[in-house]
Amino acid sequence: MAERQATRSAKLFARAQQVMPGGVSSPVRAFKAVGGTPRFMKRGKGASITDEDGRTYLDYVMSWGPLIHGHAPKGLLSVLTKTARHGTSFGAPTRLEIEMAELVRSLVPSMELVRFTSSGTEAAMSVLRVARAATGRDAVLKFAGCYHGHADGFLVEAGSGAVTLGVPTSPGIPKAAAALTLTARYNDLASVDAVVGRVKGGVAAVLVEPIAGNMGVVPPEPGFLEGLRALCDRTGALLVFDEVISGFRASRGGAQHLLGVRPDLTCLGKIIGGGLPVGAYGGREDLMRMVAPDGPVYQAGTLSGNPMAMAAGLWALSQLSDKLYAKLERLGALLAEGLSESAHRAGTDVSINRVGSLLTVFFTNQPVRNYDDARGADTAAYGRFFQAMLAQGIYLPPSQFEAWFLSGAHTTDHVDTTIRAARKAFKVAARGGSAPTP
Ligand code: KE4
Repeated sequence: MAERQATRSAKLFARAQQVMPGGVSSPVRAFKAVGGTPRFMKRGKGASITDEDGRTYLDYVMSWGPLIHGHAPKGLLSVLTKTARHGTSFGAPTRLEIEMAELVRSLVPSMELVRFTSSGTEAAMSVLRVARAATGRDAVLKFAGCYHGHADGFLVEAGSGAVTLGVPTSPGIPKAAAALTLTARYNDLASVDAVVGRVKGGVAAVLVEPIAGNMGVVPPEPGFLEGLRALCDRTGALLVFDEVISGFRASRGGAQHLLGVRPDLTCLGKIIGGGLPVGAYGGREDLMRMVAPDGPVYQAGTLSGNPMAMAAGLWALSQLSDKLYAKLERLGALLAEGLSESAHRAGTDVSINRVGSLLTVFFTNQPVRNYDDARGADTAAYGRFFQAMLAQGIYLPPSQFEAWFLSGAHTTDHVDTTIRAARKAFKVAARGGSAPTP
């Protein structure tokens, strides 16, 4: 759709900026990296989403990953309606939390004990607190381009919205906090050895997205995760998998099941809440027993484990099936092949990384295996591509450094429509110049 027809969104955006920084509740939604007016959405159904101007789009953001079953699935709505009748939050233990923790542990056996939070950020910051308490060490190693939420220690060479907006290391982080976060290069074990080797007494944890999604999708190369496991065993550091994106997405048991590497601790988010705010962390029992009130490591949350979120999560996880993952794999492969062929025919250089239903189209003719490679992509070309797809009713992540998400509600017809739209959009991308806002 042309910008001129996004009038209601434009008016709402102007109003929103009067009362909210950037007019949004999370920076990447503001379209800063791709230009134009962010579409204010009013409803979603299945694989589609509709904005305030009544324009419906095929959605590949899917709320940044939680909606593996699509928007507003019937079963979820009835579960939420039923649950809400009995109250939305008690601030007291409920049976639903036990059922949810037992289900998470059955799907992700390395999570011997589980604690629920209300976001992936909370889960990631809490799991690091456990790792630091357990090892008595302060320094933590993360990977450039990976994103673990917005807690102070994580916003060092961070991916996702941080790199999108050009602030991978945010101001406002105390120097002392940033100094405790060391970074290495993804898929480069030598860089890990070099960094960890310089830390007197070793690091508390190696924190990694086992399938990176926040520099765009970058899969681990064979041996990378295994190498991290061995390094942690050798040095007494704890291996922490941030599976907020890959959890229940890469497989029912997440990336750790798909790739066969067992971390000491894991954090989860997105799909686990079925579209409601849920995060979780967990891992080895000896470590998790350190969490209050069993142990001294304090972490808490007013709405942690609330019945509405637990009911949504239980429904979402209970609907995960081999059939769903087979469909997601098939659609993901079809989409990636079709996009690659469309780009080639348009004479546009792209490098497509995909794992199952997660993919990113990088505007570069080089393979993308780490943050430096990703940042070599032509973000202006991506912006033109994004706008040309939006104009044809395809809603992509408004950043080169994010993942596209498929859901069980997507179909082969949706994929065919997307590939047809891409044929035109790749030509627009190839034309050069700044991203047009049609
Ligand atoms: P939340 O606090 O946003 O629930 O989770 C933070 C987080 C932690 N770990 C990983 C691997 C993540 O991808 C995220 C959040 N992902 C971004 C999108 N790449 C959320 C979108 C946004 O910030 O608006």
